[in-house]
Amino acid sequence: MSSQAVGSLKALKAADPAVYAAIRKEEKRQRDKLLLIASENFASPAVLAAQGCLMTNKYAEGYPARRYYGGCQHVDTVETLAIERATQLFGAEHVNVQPHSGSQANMAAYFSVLKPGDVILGMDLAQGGHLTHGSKVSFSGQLFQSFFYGVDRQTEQIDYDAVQRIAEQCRPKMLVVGASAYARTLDFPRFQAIAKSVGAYMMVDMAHIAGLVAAGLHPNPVPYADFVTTTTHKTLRGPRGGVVMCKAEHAKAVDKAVFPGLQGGPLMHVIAAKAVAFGEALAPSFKAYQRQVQANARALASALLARGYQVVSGGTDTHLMLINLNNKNVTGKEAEVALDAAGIIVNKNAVPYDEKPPAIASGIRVGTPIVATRGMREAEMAEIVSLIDQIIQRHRDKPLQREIRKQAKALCNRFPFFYPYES
Ligand code: DSN
Repeated sequence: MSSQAVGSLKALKAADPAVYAAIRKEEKRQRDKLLLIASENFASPAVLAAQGCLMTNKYAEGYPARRYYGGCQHVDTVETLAIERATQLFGAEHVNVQPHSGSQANMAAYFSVLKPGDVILGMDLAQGGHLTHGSKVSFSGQLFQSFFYGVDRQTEQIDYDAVQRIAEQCRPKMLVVGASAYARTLDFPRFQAIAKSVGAYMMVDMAHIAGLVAAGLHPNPVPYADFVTTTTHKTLRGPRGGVVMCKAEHAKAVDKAVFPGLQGGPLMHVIAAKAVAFGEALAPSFKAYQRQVQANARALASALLARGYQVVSGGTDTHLMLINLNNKNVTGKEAEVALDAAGIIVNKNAVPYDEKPPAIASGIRVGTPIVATRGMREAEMAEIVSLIDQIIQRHRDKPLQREIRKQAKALCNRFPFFYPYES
């Protein structure tokens, strides 16, 4: 075995040139392209160091001080730190930091109080919801009877009266709140009143907005919901993973659902990185960062509206927006491909009441977590909108795509990638 120090790619370069080369290409892609995927972010060097550390070698089934393996003193320390810091950030009565992903965090919340065949009511995937909120192609729609609410056709915002009516009709055991493509503030007290009126548990999946919640820039669902789940890698800017929080009365059931119900050994290196990320999110600089994420999103939306784009619901309160391209003679898929060729990375996305199939879609989703992490501000958002607009207007123009790619790279280079690997 090599005696090479860990923490850089040096150990990998000679051992596995193919994987090494792919990582270096990904480094270049992240450095040189304008990354506007709303669910992505750049984790800090400290988070990456923890995530790439030798705690990956340790089995630790169980929970701190209650493990099924010896030698867990130090992994207990990081898991306890992660739990304490997440508790400080969000104020939950109970926190479990072991879910490998957001999907598994959601599963744990469901399995702690639901039985197969129970009714759940969530936001429609086609209107901004998430696969795990009851979609038939996910476990959530296969194990449970799922019903959906959506947005009002005119306002393109959640129609809470309709949610109440649907809840009264389908009588869910769990009301699921949260979205992957919804740009407006969620009214948690209203959702809580709806859940209570039909005797349902309430779960909020705050994965997209967790960073804004941590910074106090979006209302916190924790006081209102029985369960709150999140991923740690979106606006929260940590490692890829999940967390499930709940009221004290559900603590035992949630812990049992995560382990041994759904998972075996926790990923202790990832939990170490979650602890680091929660520590970063408690620092005052994190609040300033989230303010910039939000200000950038507002600036992007305003600049798009000024150029005649249809921003779904007319704007954004968060880190993301949906752009309906129906008035621009281009599909979401065509826009995604043309923008990609121009060094601008977004994802195609269905818009509310979309008539196109999801693989084509009428819109794109745009988010600001990464560009804000790079240090870009409102002025740069105007530049980005100008680049996007040129491509959308002439989406088949290959020479234009090459030219914009250079401009996108130049803009990125003004805000350097902050953790290049040594060559
Ligand atoms: N796939 C994520 C997103 O892009 O929103 C949600 O899990």
